Amino acid sequence: MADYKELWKSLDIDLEKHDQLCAVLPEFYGEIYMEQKNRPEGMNYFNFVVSEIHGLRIQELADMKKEGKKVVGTFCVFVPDEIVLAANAASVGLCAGSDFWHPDGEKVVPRNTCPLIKAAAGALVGKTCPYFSSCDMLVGETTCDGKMKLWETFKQYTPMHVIDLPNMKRDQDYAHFKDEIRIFKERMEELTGVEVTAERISDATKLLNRKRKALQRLYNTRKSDNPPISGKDALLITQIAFYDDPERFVQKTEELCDELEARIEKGEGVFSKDTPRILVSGTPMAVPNWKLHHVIETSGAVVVAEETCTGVKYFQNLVDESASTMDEHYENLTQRYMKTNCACFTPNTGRIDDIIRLYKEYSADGVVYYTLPFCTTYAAEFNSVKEALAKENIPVIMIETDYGLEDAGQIKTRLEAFFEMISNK
Ligand code: BJ8
Repeated sequence: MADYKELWKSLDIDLEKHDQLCAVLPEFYGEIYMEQKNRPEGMNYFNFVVSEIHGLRIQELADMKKEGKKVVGTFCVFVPDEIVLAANAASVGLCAGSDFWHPDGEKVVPRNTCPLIKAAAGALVGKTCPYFSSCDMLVGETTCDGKMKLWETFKQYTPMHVIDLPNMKRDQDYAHFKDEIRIFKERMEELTGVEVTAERISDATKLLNRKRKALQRLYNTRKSDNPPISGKDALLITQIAFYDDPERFVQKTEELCDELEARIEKGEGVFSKDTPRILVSGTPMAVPNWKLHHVIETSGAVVVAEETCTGVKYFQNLVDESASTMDEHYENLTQRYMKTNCACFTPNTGRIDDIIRLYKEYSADGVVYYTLPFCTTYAAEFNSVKEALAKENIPVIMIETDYGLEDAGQIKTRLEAFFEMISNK
């Protein structure tokens, strides 16, 4: 990797601590990713992105900022990127997936907090993530209690905008969210000095729909009876989608899909055809949280899809492109974003329908229900999901785990027993 020390210094990064982070990632990535057999060639681009994770993309963001563009950091798939792009700003997903950031996080949020929140807090206050430091504004949302309180802490460190996401899906909630999109548009105009016109939102919508379609195409290849790509690699691509340049991301993902489709034609896959197929459902997995997928795929199964925000929730619904007025855009964005079935909603039966539909679409053999500790909403929904899946005769196991690797062996043992059980069905 080129020397980015000066760039990091200009972002006020704690270089000493940051060096510790940079020292562990290559080995960690190497063990988890580079030892996979029969990887598609097209993964080279994504390997490169990871190798330059705090380098090239940060340099690109710095260059954009020199040209007067703004950078906005987000934490949830409910933030409409269409508005960010239409304001000529770049959007980066900031959720953090390593316990490296927990000690710093614990200085400002309670110890008994969701690992995702603790890591995000640590990345910001410990000054060890150049993505956080590149942002001109962070955008939070009112999804769970932990996040809501995090924004209050963050406000002491950085400009913040919080989108008030309703917790129900009644007509008045749709109207409320539509108004929140309008308010967000005004805040983005204030930040960037760029007028967000209907035409600009149309252009941004088309680009983001292309990104969603590229990811849909990628995930469709996983429906094959012999998936041409591992679940781990597919997860990585979705994680990268949150911060890569969108145009380049679409191009590279499409190129990879050409290769994957050719593999399917030739009957080439990553695992053998009788490998148990797993649908993972639950809380999002931020970079570099590859733990569960790694354990699953080294314990005799393959992940074929994720009902998560770092999976199909990110791209399965497109925005209607027919709008020509601002009001039509707000309406179309509202309709698209409110389709997401996050556990922060009540009731949230649509999520159960999604899990059953995805299980069938991807010909899965079982569901691994994943929750991060202290995520009450996702943990609480397990009971109703389990009950609904039992009626459909769908096997499910719940795994609650944080970012640490101490319990990996225990999880492996439980999963191996589960995979054996579903293989004998
Ligand atoms: S739409 S899943 S990205 S809120 S931070 S809720 S894990 S306790 S992330 Fe999420 Fe938006 Fe929903 Fe998706 Fe639980 Fe942790 Fe809260 Fe979390």
